[in-house]
Parts: sequence; C-alpha cells; structure tokens
Amino acid sequence: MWDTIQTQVQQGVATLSFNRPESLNSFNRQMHEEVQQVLKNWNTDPDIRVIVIRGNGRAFSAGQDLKERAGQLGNVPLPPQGSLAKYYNPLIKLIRESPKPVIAAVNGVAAGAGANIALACDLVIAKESAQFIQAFSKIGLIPDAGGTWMLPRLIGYARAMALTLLGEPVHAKEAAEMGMIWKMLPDTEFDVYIDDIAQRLAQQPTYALALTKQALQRSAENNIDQQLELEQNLQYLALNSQDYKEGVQAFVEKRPAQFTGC
Ligand code: T3D
Repeated sequence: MWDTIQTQVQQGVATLSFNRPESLNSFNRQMHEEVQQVLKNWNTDPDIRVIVIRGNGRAFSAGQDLKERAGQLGNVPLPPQGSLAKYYNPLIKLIRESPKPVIAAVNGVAAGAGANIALACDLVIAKESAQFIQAFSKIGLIPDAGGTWMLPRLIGYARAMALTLLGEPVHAKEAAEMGMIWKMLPDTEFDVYIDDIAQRLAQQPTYALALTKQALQRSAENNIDQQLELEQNLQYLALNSQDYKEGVQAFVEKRPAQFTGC
C-alpha cells in the first residue's frame, strides 16, 4: 500500500517504519505524504494505543532527502514557506499532539530533521550504535523540525548551542547521559525491549497518558500557578474517565486493572 514506509498494527501497537534504507530513510516528498497520512489516521483510531516510529536498515532517518532537494535548487529562490510549513511542522505537531504515546525506536543514525523528529517523540530509545547529528550547519541550514525548541529544553542552552553549531555526532550513550534521550540499549536487546515497552504502554490508560502529555508539554511555558490550574482541569477529565473507575476498582479488588483507554 505504501512505497516509502511500512506499517504494522498489532494488539494496539502501531509501528511505522521508514523504508528508504538506500538513502538512510531520508525524507522525500512521497515519504512526507505517506508518513503524515498514516499518523493522521492513527491519531484518531481508538484501537491504537501506542505508536512506534523506527527505520529500516542501518538508519533511523538522515533528514531531508538532499538528492531530491539538489534537483530543485537553482537561481529562483525557493518559496518562503516551503517544506517546513507543508511537511516538517505538521509532522512534529502530529507527534507532539498525538493522543497516544509515541516511541522513537532509534535503530541507527538520526541526522538533521531525522534527529529532531526522534526528539519530538515522547519516549526516545536508541540502540547503542545509534548517533544523533544536528547536521544542518554542515550544509548551511539552521536546525528545524523543532530542534531549536526541544534541544535547549532537553540538554540546556550550552550543549544545544555547541551541538548545533558544530554538527558533531552524539553517540546514544552520551545522548542518554546528557538527558537528550530516555534510554540507550545494547543493540542485541533493542528490539525485544521496544516490543515489550510498547505492549506495556498499550495496556495503560491511554486517555490519562494523553492528558499527561499535554500537562508536561505545557509546563515549558507555564508558571506554577498556571500549571496547577492546568493540572486541576486535566485531572478533572481523568477523574471522570472509565479507566479511572476501573483503576480504583481493580485496586480495591486486588487485581490487575483492565484499561480500555477511555
Ligand atoms: O530543504 C528543506 O526542506 C529544509 C529542511 C531540512 C531538514 C534537514 O533534515 S536538513 C539535513 C539533511 N541531512 C543531512 O544533512 C545528513 C546527510 N547525511 C549525512 O551526513 C550522512 O549520510 C550520515 C552522517 C547521516 C551517515 O553517514 P554514512 O557515512 O554512514 O553514510 P553515507 O555513505 O553518507 O550515506 C549512505 C547513503 O545514503 C549514500 O548513498 P549513495 O550516495 O552511496 O548512493 C548517501 O548519499 C545516502 N544519504 C545519506 N543521507 C542522505 C542520503 N541521500 C539523500 N539525502 C540524505 N539526507
């Protein structure tokens, strides 16, 4: 059905694999369109409880397809809004605003927008052999796909500045140590761990997880008073969910909760 990606849905876990391994899963126009279409569908599908994004082959993604772009560069300026307005920005929003937890399973190098798409996900888990590269400065661009927003918040201004100005690779171990990602795993344990954590998340109260995402994301701009009010409002929604009833009932009955995600 798709030319540039592969998809699989199993027991509430939807996996999107970038599938252009010959160009390190770089984003050409078609891949952008296919990825957006799939994520839009999954975000509104109540049967999907968690989304996993990964790459086929040895890369997660090398960002923009520079060979496609090379063919478009001439003497005429590119349109002012271009690929960010049409593709990268909506993609980052589809991930950040998804009402499901989104896992970046970073199976290999993640460069340019590929790195920042991974960092926009809720849980970023990388193979030990993976690297994150803010490759933009090497080709005369600024970081995009949300990188200038996420990086200072994740790792602080000093590190964000150095990584983006220098464009040097950061190995997964170092990325985990500096808090850029959640976890680094030995290559041999990676796939099993990703399956396990995705399954576990798919059994959780999905609606409460969506509200948790909102609360944490908005904390970056809120003061404490605003955040307390936001927690109050979101908790009101959670308190009235089916899953809260089930969670409390299961606790009282000393049995595992059977969350439906509503
Ligand atoms: O224009 C806009 O829309 C603005 C938006 C920009 C968003 C961005 O993402 S800009 C940043 C774009 N990405 C990069 O600058 C990264 C380019 N790639 C690399 O620097 C290196 O490939 C890596 C460090 C990621 C990996 O290096 P290495 O040595 O492991 O692999 P390689 O040999 O360079 O690449 C393997 C193949 O993938 C090779 O194919 P070939 O030439 O042997 O047939 C290479 O050309 C291809 N490839 C890698 N990255 C891209 C790519 N092809 C197209 N676009 C790529 N980004």
